[in-house]
Amino acid sequence: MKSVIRVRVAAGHYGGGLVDGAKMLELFGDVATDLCVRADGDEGLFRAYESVEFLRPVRAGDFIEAEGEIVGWGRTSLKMEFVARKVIAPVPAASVSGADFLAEPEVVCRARGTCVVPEKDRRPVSSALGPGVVGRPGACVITAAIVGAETTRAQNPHLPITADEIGDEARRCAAAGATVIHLHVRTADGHPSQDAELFRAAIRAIRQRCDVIVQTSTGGAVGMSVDERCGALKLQGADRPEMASLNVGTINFGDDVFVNRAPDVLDVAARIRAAGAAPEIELYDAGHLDIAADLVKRGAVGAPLHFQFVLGVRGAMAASDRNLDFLVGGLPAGATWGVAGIGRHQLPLAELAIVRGGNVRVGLEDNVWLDKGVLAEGSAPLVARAAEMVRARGRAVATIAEARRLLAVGPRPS
Ligand code: KMH
Ligand code: ZN
Repeated sequence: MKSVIRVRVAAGHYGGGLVDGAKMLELFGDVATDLCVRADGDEGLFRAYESVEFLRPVRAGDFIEAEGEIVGWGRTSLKMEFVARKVIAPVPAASVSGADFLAEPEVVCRARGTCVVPEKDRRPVSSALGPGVVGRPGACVITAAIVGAETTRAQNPHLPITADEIGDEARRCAAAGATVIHLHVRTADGHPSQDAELFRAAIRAIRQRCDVIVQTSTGGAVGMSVDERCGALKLQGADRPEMASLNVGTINFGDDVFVNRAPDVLDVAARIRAAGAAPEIELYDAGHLDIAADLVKRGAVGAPLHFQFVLGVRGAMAASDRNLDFLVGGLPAGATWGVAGIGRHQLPLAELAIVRGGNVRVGLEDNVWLDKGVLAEGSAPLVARAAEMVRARGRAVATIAEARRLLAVGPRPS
């Protein structure tokens, strides 16, 4: 959650019209108050600054933009980061009232601090909070994408291929905090497949070992037909998937093209509905928001809606804060969302999603590295790292019961 204010700093305090540093802290105080009200319905109190850096001079007449963001949640506290940028400066040499936008905003101050709402002042949980109060983010659902269609054993020898390997990997991921398994399957020689019987064997192996939401892919691999891609949706009863991915638009996919024609998307959405699965709507590009809105209008998908932003595919939307903020800002009210960052973007984007209040997807489908130059020994270490990040920010890792409720997925199929 972010807050921004822009003010003209009227008076200098020191020689040469220099503004005192306390002025920046006053601005951060107002930004912090706004964030506290939006998170807790209470003004809160500043407890401490952990760091303050004055980086550039500010002079009387400068316009300063002060931005703050909540980056961690305690029981009664909120951790925040602030940045102040000079955005407009007077140019008295040009005219007495002349002012110019700076070509690049200049960072003048950064700080980190903690605000609290003392326990005695907290509103009872039952009291309705006012409009504009968005509250605190709930538990974070971690999805493990453990197989994929493109990752090979040559890239990472820990990639699971057989049903037993997939089941074992799902169990390790569930133990590390994953509650959703995004599932692809492979033939015995490791080729991507969407064969119903291979899915059946993998789903059985997973469900024998752990309680997770099984989300089967309808994306498959580039070049597969729609019928082929929908193989897992033929499964019924105890073998049926609770969720299925729904890819809504065509993108460049590395050197390939991942084709999702409009009539085929409607067809896949209808098959997911008929199979009794909940769709996860996969968005790779900005225009996919509009396609998704159209699918809602046509009734092809309906509330509660869940979205996955897949960012960093070469040929689609890049993995950046700005892009994520744009996508989240365009979601229909009440929708839940997660982020899958591709390659080296996976863990940084997971962290960003956690701070922004979303859910995360990690795993070998999207990234084979745990650290620079260090291969992940399967998807479970990536899940464990994501779970650590969730807890470090003061959020809870969703339990399986919470994940089923948050994603509006019914009980385990039987
Ligand atoms: N393998 C990609 C071309 C999905 O699972 O729905 C598509 C994909 C998306 O993996
Ligand atoms: Zn996939």
